[in-house]
Amino acid sequence: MGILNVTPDSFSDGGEFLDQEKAAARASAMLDEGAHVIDVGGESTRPGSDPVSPEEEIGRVVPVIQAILAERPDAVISIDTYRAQTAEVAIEAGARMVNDVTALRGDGRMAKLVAEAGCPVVLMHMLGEPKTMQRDPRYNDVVREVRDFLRERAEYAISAGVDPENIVLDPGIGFGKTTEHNLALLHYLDAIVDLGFPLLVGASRKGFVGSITGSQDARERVFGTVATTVLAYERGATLFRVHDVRANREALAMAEAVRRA
Ligand code: HH2
Repeated sequence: MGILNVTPDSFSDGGEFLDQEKAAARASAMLDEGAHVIDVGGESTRPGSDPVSPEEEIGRVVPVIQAILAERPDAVISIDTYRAQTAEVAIEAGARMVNDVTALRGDGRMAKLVAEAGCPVVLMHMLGEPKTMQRDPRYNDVVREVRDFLRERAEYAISAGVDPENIVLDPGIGFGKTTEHNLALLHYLDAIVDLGFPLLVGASRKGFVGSITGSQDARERVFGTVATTVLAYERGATLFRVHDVRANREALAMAEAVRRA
């Protein structure tokens, strides 16, 4: 899954793809590099970020979805939003998947919308909200708590009519978590894979990678990111939300070949 942030303030590519043509060209390049899905987001959820209005979010993402599909009609587009209104117009514009970082808690209408749309939905774990989530996050047992949360959200989604086959879970790397929490989640990822749903991991260029590798600049965190992708693949993850598609696809091709040998 290639990341396309149509925002002025995303932590590693903010402001780069606000222009529709640039955004569509970036999506096309990621598809050429082997991305299966393009995740389009119109609101940054980086630590400390403020929400934008639904109108602003829709005004950013819908023209970009249309521009991508005009160029690449077969592209699978995921809409990164927790708002049902945004998801609805994005789906009308051709998005085929919803990525909800609040796991259907952010908007009471989202569960019904994805159930009726019959599309895949990513349910992600987050402790707190983006504005404050990195202020001293605490867990007794991070892996157990994230796993229990995701199990509960999957049950909620199913009770709201979402087809279990359409549920994807995500531990929410960096969302209310210290470096140690992120490392523990990656180390014990199989505990979450055991819930029986496809698992998405979004570790790309995040702060904890920099804290291990020493790369201050987010764009310099590609090698560390690739390591997380391979480790997560080994533990059973199947979707990787990344900025650097080619590097991650090549690493996955090697990991897959070794697994098959
Ligand atoms: N991470 C970010 C945004 N959306 N969605 C899922 N499912 N999983 C993630 O880990 C995830 C996500 C944050 O990264 P990014 O989009 O690069 O930055 P920003 O939130 O600043 O736009």
